[in-house]
Amino acid sequence: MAIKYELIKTCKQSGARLGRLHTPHGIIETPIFMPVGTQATVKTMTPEELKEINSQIILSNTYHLYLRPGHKLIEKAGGLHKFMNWDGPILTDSGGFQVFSLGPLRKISEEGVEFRSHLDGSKHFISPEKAVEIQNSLGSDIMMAFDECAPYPADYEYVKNSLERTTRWAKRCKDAHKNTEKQALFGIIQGGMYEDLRRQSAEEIIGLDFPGYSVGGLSVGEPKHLMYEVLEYTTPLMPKDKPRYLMGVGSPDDLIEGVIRGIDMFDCVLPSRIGRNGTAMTSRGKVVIKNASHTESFEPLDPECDCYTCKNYSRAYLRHLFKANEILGLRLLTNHNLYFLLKLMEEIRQAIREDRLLDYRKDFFQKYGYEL
Ligand code: PRF
Ligand code: ZN
Repeated sequence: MAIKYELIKTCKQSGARLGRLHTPHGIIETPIFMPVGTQATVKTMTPEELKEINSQIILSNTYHLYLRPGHKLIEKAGGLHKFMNWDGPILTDSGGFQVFSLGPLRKISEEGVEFRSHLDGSKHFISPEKAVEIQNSLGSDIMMAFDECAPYPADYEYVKNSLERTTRWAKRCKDAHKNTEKQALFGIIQGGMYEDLRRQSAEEIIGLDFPGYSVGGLSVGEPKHLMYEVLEYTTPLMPKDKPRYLMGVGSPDDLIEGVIRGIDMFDCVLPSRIGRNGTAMTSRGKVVIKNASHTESFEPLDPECDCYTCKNYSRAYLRHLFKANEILGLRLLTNHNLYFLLKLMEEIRQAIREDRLLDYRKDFFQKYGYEL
């Protein structure tokens, strides 16, 4: 077995889980947030900088690396860890979600998905077997099954057919995956916003026996209360002795609400993307650094933050960098936002340790507000 999940305790106040995930590239303390490095780089950050802000695991994407530079090249380089000089754990998404996001550029059949590259329009085909082959070449610690993420809204019949295909594809992924000693393959539960379909998907996917499970098909445009509801009835169906991963979720409020509903792992481009857009997440809510109100502010982004950016630079300086289109601005805000979320996860873990996560949520929201 490539990975082992160790449940350390559950929070007496909230039921949230504190755990440890043992992987071939190190131990991860959960609940955890995974910074996203779509193209074998967490945009603007070196691996040393990622370590400096306590990133325990990063995520990368099968679809993008298959198209460029090609998984065979990465295999020749000695795998993704070596290629990008990151020696910690890596999770790769299967490409399912990215291919489905291509809209008119793709065609789904039982066999797989035919699509045109967003780079040069060339034609490609990814099947469940191909998604596994690519991820085997990349050598990620955790691989994801090839799934179909239904859009929101979607009618019952559509979601039912798509979750049933996702189960058949999950089985094909499992059969194609031979490197189980070094790489763990996670199953993905779909089923949209329908309780009985989530139950059906959970039963089918868990029946295939994966070392970990994710909840897919959420944070696809539905109102937040719906996502929380789906989590409330889905996570109790998931095994207690395996990690649970909520895909594509990363706003501070969703992280806290997700952990309270039994989730252990998250990823999202949100902190890094909005950082490059000049928006910072802070303990008092979001800060849009280009706003004129920061012109003469010689205060840090977040006075409570002890990241490299907040220890060394003022809002006025950061605003200047963004106004002048200087690259350092992107780096400093990305660094702060990722640090902020990773610190939030550490605080969540501490609150679970001390059985006070609901109190922590209350305090956090009082200060933070709900803007993101
Ligand atoms: N499936 C996969 N990747 C994903 C998702 C999914 O449903 C989501 C949904 N938010 C994000 N990333 N394979
Ligand atoms: Zn900071």
